Amino acid sequence: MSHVGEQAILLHPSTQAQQSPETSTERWRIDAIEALFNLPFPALMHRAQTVHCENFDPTRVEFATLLSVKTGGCTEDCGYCPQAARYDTGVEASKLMEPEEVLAAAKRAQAAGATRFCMGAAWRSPKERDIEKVAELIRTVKALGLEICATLGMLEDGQAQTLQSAGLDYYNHNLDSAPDFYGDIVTTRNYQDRLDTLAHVRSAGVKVCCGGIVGMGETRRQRAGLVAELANLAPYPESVPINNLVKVTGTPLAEQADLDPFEFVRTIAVARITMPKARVRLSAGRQQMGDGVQALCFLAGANSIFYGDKLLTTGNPDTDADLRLLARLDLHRAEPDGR
Ligand code: SAM
Ligand code: DTB
Ligand code: SF4
Repeated sequence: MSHVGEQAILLHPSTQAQQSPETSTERWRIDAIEALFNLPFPALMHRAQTVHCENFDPTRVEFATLLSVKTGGCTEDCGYCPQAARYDTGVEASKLMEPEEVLAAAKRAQAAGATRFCMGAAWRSPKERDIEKVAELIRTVKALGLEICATLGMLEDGQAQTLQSAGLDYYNHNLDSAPDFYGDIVTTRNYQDRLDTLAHVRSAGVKVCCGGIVGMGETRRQRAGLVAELANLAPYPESVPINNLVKVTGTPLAEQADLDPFEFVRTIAVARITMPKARVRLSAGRQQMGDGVQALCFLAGANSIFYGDKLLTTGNPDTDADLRLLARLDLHRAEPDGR
């Protein structure tokens, strides 16, 4: 009797070995990744669960809390983003927050149970004086013992080093989509700009948080193309946020047709299989997703969520609802870097 779940093992034998972000040199072919997407749903889920259980305690979920430390007024034209100044989305631009205000928010996040705190700024790229101010924010929050992540746009080498010296653990910079779809969504920078920043972050010794958005009108092949880019980063990212497009009125993608939720689940599963030791985060879009789809995402290998009532400018399930959902699924909060 042949098991369909074994097809993909034949497509990419290297996934049988224990890959680590430090040692992985294998390259994933888009065809092999697309073949994973094309597996019958039960076979894909079985494969993803197997990889998940080999690499993590599948009952543990990381809680990361976001704070928008500098909101709106962004010069870029990212078609999904409510913070781009050129779209009329009702988001008001604000200045960079002061350290006391950020510290108070980080304390609230920690008291609610978050172990990672991610500060986001709506910049194309930070200026030198911005980097100094964010370094101060990092030093201030770091004292609480939280893991610190920042997402500030494109970075130069020296800027990444300054943030590393201040105590930054992770830098979030998403590839967002496949190279052959990126230009349909963003025109004010290119894919190579994203890759260059990721290289600077890596060489500064900061861990990489890099993922993308699905549901922007891309094809399945292009979702496979995004996952291939992520999985072939050497090493692949330690954190991989998979966002479901949040459709914001005023953005060019406001009227985008809904993606089949099971296709989102498949994307999580394929990310888990191709990046076995990464924290795969079920990211934006949870508020619009039912509990059942979220549960499937955890079964597919997601082991991190954004935790807190707000993402950057849009809503997220409230913490009580998340704690109830996790309890119903016998899931528990993961300790920092705890497997
Ligand atoms: N300005 C920086 C940059 O673009 O890298 C950092 C902040 S930016 C808002 C961070 C990420 O948020 C984007 O790369 C994208 O993946 C995600 N994002 C923004 N708007 C979104 C939306 N409407 N739905 C889902 N994800 C979104
Ligand atoms: C990521 O991949 N998703 C987060 C975080 N990294 C910075 C941001 C989601 C933003 C959703 C739209 C908003 O709230 O503005
Ligand atoms: Fe600006 Fe980042 Fe939004 Fe693009 S995703 S418009 S760079 S804040």
